[in-house]
Amino acid sequence: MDRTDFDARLQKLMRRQEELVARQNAKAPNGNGIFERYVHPVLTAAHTPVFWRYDLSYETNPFLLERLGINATFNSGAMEFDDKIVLAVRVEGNDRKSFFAIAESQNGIDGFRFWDYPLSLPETEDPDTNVYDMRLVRHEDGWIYGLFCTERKDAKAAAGDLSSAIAQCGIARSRDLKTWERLPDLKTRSPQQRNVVLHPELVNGKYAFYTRPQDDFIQAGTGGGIGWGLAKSMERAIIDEEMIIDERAYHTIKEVKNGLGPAPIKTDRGWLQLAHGVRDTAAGLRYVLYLFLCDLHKPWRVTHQPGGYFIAPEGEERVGDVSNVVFSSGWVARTNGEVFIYYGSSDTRMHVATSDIERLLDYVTNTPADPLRSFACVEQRRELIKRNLNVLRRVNDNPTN
Ligand code: BGC
Ligand code: BMA
Repeated sequence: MDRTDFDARLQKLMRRQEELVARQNAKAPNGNGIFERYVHPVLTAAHTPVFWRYDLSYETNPFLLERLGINATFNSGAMEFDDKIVLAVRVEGNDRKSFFAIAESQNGIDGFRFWDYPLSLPETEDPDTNVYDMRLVRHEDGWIYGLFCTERKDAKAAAGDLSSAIAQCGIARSRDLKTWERLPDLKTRSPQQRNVVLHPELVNGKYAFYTRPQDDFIQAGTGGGIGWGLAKSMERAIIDEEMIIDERAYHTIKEVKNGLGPAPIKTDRGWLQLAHGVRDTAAGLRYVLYLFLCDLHKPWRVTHQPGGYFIAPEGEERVGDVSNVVFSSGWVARTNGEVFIYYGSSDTRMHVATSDIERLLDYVTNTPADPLRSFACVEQRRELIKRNLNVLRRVNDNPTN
């Protein structure tokens, strides 16, 4: 390629990327009333800066080849920061290693732009092989914490088993989202931890964590669901006692695994919680999102849990590197009550859905719980149908226009 072609191709790459970042998003039609989807994902691998992927120098890369490709952008933490919405995005290189990078947007639904550099997250003395799924929490102690999954090869795996790994909860903190201090990993009695989330407030003067103990890297085993535990400090976070607050259950959306999503949103009726539930199918694991409400003064006590899922993969969301997955580790509640729910689809891209506190509280408190048996589900639906037919009859008897 001569210099002129190189320059032209570079211009084109930059322009295409700028167009993508500037693309406006819009609400998708035909929602269910509970939340709105959007027509475009908020982030894809193509949203990462061209200068993260290409060597832009003619001298060292005369063919303008991509050198360090990005495979996916998904499962992001989220928070308000300097009047903007920022995402701590799980970015995955073509080499399958994930890292975190901040992308910010003014309105939370489009225009997400990555900061120039991804986070340089310090390691502990036991280096992580892979880090992913960061939950950002502005804690009442004044720090912004990022809790994430750190994964290392299982040193006890049988010879030839290159897949078994140990997942644990890594902890880092920052004031400006640029400089990060790494703290020791969380210690619990469970051999595996994923989806650990810091509660934003102290509870009885201690740091409170939602956990997800597992016996095995993939299988929950006796790991019963979403757990809860307290630690005296973040500098040496140790949970001695973990109790399960939201159990897995047979033939539900959370039969094989579940885990908390982002940190809960405080409302006057309790702590609003977003979680994922997993079931196994002939086509692999299916991940959906569900909501529940916890007591305002006892955040470990579930007070309401609607039956079934809140968001399940749909359309393009169904397909990707790990198909049939939606996963959320970030949401933002604005002071005007608006809620931005950020979710990754199929380990490939990031989406936003919007709702508001009032609607979500109505949904969690008035949607019936899962009755757990087909017969009881029919009864539940017949009762709704009966009431509705009466409503429709009244409407038909008294047409207003
Ligand atoms: C992947 C995660 C996945 C986990 C369990 C990890 O190696 O990076 O995305 O959740 O395995 O399947
Ligand atoms: C989980 C997660 C997610 C991922 C999902 C499906 O265990 O931690 O990062 O979306 O698996 O691969």
